[in-house]
This record gives sequence, structure tokens and C-alpha cells, in this order.
Amino acid sequence: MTTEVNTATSEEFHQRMHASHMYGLWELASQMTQHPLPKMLPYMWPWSLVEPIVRESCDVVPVGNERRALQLFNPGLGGRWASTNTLIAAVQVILPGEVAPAHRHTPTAIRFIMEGSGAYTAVDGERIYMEPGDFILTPSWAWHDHGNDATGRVIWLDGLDIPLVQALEAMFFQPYSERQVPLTKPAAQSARLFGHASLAPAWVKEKPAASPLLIYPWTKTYDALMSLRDSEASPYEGIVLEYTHPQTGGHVMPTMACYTQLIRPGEQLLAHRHTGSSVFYVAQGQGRTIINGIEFVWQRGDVVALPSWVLYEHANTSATEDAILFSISDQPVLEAMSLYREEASEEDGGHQLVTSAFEPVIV
Ligand code: GTQ
Ligand code: FE2
Repeated sequence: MTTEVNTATSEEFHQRMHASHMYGLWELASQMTQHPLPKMLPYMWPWSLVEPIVRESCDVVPVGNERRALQLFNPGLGGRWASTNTLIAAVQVILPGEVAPAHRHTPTAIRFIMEGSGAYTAVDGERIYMEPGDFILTPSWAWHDHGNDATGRVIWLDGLDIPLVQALEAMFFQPYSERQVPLTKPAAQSARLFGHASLAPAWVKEKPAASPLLIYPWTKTYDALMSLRDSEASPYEGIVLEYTHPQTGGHVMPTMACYTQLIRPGEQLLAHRHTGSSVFYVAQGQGRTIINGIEFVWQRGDVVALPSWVLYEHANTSATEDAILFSISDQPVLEAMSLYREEASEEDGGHQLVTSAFEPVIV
């Protein structure tokens, strides 16, 4: 039969083609998916699992040349240094008297303070002291070191675009010649210059890609959320505020957009999806997020990774307490490439059926 001859010939042809590093489009068509099918899993690192490891790391791991930062790996990404396809979230702890040595790198970093106060990070010669709920920036290639002058441990969430920078083969890292960078600016200078809502210093002509305001204090964030608590806001994200670049009003960093959101007691938001991955941190309260039918029940301290294009909906399950989420996403990158899309759920009433409950993968 001619078909058998053809099959044998075809197999031999394909082997030779692959041996020379060529593949036919006819072999790859299934990768042109109708919509994104992320490899990363929707995943949650509950604080009840993270906290004991953080506590133990304080005894077992000294702050030597590296920071004591626990990197949250997504079990769908095969051991890559990544919480989502583009972002890494980490939990960093620094004890009284410790100094994490100065360095700089092309990945952009943000910090959201989880617990403790009186530690600082120094960014480009300016020292910034931390309080719980503060949001702090470390722009790409800015020198930075951290220290703790206080009496208790200080813990914060790190968010960096390391997987994105790695995919773009644009990683650069340098240690500083001394343990700390000399302070060249008064403490909190960036807040004095740029920390006035809608009033930016007109004599400053330079407009850096990353926000020149290095700290967004919790007190201001919380006041803003509370002043909007009776607004209708977004049916999908609730009372959601973006941390903005004070000179441009745009995203706070070129590769990461950062948000804080209030979900009121008993509020059930509607399901939607968008391109781009994100990580959210539960700063206050308790609730649940249904992600593609999987129910994630969360409370203060939990960290959740959200893949691109999943259908998700948040709810505050407390009848009395507000829920507040902090989040980071790669949305600016999607927008810059004209790849950002969003759509609402077409399911009944904009809500999903719960088909399973999230369980951490312990290997
Ligand atoms: O604190 O400078 O979680 O450089 C990963 C890389 C934290 C930091 C991380 C870093 C840092
Ligand atoms: Fe760093």
C-alpha cells in the first residue's frame, strides 16, 4: 500500500528534520491556543505554612552575602525561580542588628511591609524606614541595602520581575564595594518632594521611568480606601486604587503595576479575566477567591498567585471586618505590547460554580 510507504518515509523525514533542529508548523499548531493556557498554577502560600519556615530561617540562615528572603516557587513552573510566569514573590525577614549587604540589579523590586517596624531599606543613598502596610520601591539598577535598628523582627513581602528579566536575558547584578551605600540624601527625601497627591515639584525636570516617590505609607493608603468606602467602584475588583507615578499618573514601575483594594464586609465581587499574571497579599481580613472553579479561602498573611486569563472572583466572607488586598501585576508590560485584554464572565449572574477546594501541594 502506498500509504504505508508514505508513513515510513514521513517518519524518517521527520527524524532527519528534527535532528537538524527544524520542526514543521504542522507539528506545532496545538500551541496556537485559542486563548492563554498558563503553565503556572493558581496557587496559595498560606501564612500558616510560611510563618514557621520564616521563623526557623532566622535560626538556621544568617544574613551573610544574601538576603534572608524565602522565594515562593509556583509548583506549575518546574522549579523555575518564579511565582508567576513573570513575577517572583518572596517573604524577607531581618532581625535586630542585621544588615543585608548593598547591591543593585536590573530586576525591579517592591516591598510591602507585613510585620514589625523600625527596619529600613536604603535606596540610592536615601534611607526609608518601614511600618506595616507601607509600600516601598526599589527601581531597576538602584543601589540598595537593608538594616534593622529596632528591637523586633521585621518581615516584608518582596515582589520582583525576575522571571520576566530572565526571559528577556537582561539580568545584570553588582555587589557594592562596601556593606552599605553611604547616605547622600536626607531620610524620606523622596516623600518630601513627591509625596503630595497631585502636587509634583515643577522644578524637577527629570521624569524617571519608575516612580521617584520611594514610599507610599500605609496611613495614606488606608485613609484613601476609607474615604472611598461608600463608592460603587468596580463590580469586579471593588474599591481598588492603583499606586501611581507622581509625575505621570501612570504605573508606578515600567514592568509592574501595584494596587490596594478594599472589599467590604459580605461583599461578593463578580468574575472576570484579563491577560497578565499577578500576585496578591492579604493585608487584612478574610475571604475567598474562586479561580477557574477552585475555591481559595484566605486570611491575613496569605499570598496568592493568579495566572493570566483565569476567571476569578473575590469575596469578603466576614460580616463585620473589611478585607484589604495588596497586589502586583505585569499589566504595564502587556499594555506596552498591546496584549492587554479583559472580559467579564458570561456565566449566570457573573459568578462561578465551585468545583474544588484549593489544597497546597506538599512534595
Ligand atoms: O531584598 O534586595 O527577594 O535582590 C530577591 C532579590 C530580595 C532584595 C529578593 C533581591 C532582594
Ligand atoms: Fe535586591
